[in-house]
Amino acid sequence: MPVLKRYEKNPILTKDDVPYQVATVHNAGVTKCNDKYIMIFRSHLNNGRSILGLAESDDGFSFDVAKEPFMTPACKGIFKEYEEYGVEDPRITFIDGEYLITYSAYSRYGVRIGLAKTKDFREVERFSLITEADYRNVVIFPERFNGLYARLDRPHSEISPWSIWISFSPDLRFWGEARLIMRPVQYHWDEMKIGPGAPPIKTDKGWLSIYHGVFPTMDGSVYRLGVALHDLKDPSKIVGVGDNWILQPEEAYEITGYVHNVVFTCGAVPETDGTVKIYWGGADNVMCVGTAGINDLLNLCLKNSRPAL
Ligand code: BMA
Repeated sequence: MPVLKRYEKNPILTKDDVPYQVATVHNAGVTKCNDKYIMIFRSHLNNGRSILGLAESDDGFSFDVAKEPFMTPACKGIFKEYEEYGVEDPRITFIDGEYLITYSAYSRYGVRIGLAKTKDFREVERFSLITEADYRNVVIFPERFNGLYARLDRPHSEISPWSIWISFSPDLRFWGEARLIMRPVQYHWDEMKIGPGAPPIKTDKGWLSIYHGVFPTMDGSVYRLGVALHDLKDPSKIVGVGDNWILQPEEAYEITGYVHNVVFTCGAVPETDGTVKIYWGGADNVMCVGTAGINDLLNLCLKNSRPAL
């Protein structure tokens, strides 16, 4: 029995559900707001650059897309300079009464991470560009640690395989105390690179993090999802990393699309019944959802663990 069960009506969102012209719908952050599920998804436009759209749902499976895009590249100021090539891969964290949205900002200067804030998903305010170039996959924890915000991220480096780092901030603008906390394992499904996926979920055993790992093959890279558990009080300590992936491309809509053999998550929603809805982009082309028992994911991290470093 797989720990993560695909929803039988996947894919749940495609470009045909979007009332404006897009080429793809994928890599969405998802959260709950006023009893609704809110999905902020990424779409390629027909010029190959990406924007963010918004969809809403009552049950987390069936989504309606808003008439207008949620975020398109900024038209003024510093954000205009760094979003020229598009905005991608949003993650959403609810903390201190507001939703933080981290996203990749692409421009001629590379890729860096923008942080925007909203209280209601109607108005959104760009707050700060929180990394320099060559960073992607920033997820912010939904609680502070000793008064500091914490984030996981994934800088690119020529020397070390691309790994997961942690850093802290007093104000969400200035980040520091950075440390590498988790690396790919050689000749393992995640050997080429890893990156944070969904913002971590609080459980009684620790912070559950769903991450992506990439393996190189003769036919290109395969993107899969796995799980790691971070200490509740000190998230820079990793308690365990599941040795096995929890999801790999298997369905037609994951194997072929815009980029083949990709499952990529930016969001997961824990439910009160002990399950979690995990959302992923299939082949960078459509949005999918599946359900897992949180205890089953914790057991993978605790009982069949591979080294974090
Ligand atoms: C990564 C990012 C993701 C994408 C993935 C698979 O490098 O660009 O947005 O889903 O590759 O193509």
